[in-house]
Amino acid sequence: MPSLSKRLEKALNEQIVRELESAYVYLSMCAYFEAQNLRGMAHWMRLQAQEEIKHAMKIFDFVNDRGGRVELGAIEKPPVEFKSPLEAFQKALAHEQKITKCINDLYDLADDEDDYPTEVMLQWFIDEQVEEEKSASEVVEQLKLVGDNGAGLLVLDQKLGQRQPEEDEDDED
Ligand code: OFO
Repeated sequence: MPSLSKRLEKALNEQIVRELESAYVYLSMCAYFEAQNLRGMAHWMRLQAQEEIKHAMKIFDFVNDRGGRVELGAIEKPPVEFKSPLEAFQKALAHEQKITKCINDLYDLADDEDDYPTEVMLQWFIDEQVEEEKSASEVVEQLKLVGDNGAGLLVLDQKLGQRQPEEDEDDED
């Protein structure tokens, strides 16, 4: 199998950083929700951050498996304060929309280079981004319905606190 082109290697390295940056963004949102005593939302964000690290490691392992060289870059400081839970989840959704675009661009690049293994690996991310956008946008819509209703916010917080970690694919075999 031909090794990764330098262009693709660089783009995959940039995506590793973006996934780690996503983890950082969600961990910062987790800290915000902890400070607001919205423990369910904090839990949701903590799990999200953990998933992002797994996403980064999936690409990290792939670059190594293909004989590429992983090179990590700097991660930007994430936002710290939010006007409301709604604003935090809206930012999470906007972040995922940005990541979807990056994954699509990466796929286009792999396609240009006829790098089929990278295309197959990225298929997983394309499916995952549908889920990521869906779950963030569901919470945004629910928070809009709740509006200023404190009791409603606590019910939603409890519901989000029940989120379970995703099954680890590596545990399946
Ligand atoms: Fe890695 O899916 Fe979110 O960013």
